[in-house]
Amino acid sequence: MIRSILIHPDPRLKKVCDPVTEITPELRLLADDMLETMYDAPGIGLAAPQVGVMKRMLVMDCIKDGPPEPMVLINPGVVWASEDVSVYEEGCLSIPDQYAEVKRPAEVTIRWMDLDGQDQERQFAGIWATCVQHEIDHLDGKLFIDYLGPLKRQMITRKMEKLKRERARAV
Ligand code: K1U
Ligand code: ZN
Repeated sequence: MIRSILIHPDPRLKKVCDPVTEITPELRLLADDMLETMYDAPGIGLAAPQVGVMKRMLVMDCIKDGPPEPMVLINPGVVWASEDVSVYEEGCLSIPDQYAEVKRPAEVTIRWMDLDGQDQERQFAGIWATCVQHEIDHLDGKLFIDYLGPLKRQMITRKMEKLKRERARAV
């Protein structure tokens, strides 16, 4: 099922999410729905709070061409980050049609639990590293616009408020 994606500003996008304590059928359904919602958008990542669920889970698939590589990460954490940084023009499904350059560690090692309850650890580079850091930020109530200066952030926020007013009028 495709779930609706919250648009900034929304207080739920500013909250720190709760750790997942149990893998339940509801959590598996949420992971399926999040992947479906991400592919439909389309996007390369999606975090649970973006669909209004305040749990530490994210999905991503940064494959452009070739067979899909869907990933579900539960309670992800950064265990190592490179000193090398990379700059990527980021977007966000909760901030439609707005893009800005964000500087982040170029490579990160992430530890997480998979849907079978198994611990996993992997090093990510390139767009995968950017995406996983962007999604973990969502779990901590942080958006890519929080890396921008106050004027740029305010300009984007005002545009989103206008978009939300227009969408509310259209229904
Ligand atoms: O978290 C999100 O809102 C999803 C976001 C992830 C992301 C994008 C760029 C850099 C870091 C993280 C998106 O997927 S925005 C859409 C997007 O980037 C995209 C959509 C289709 C094809 C390729 C990219
Ligand atoms: Zn985002």
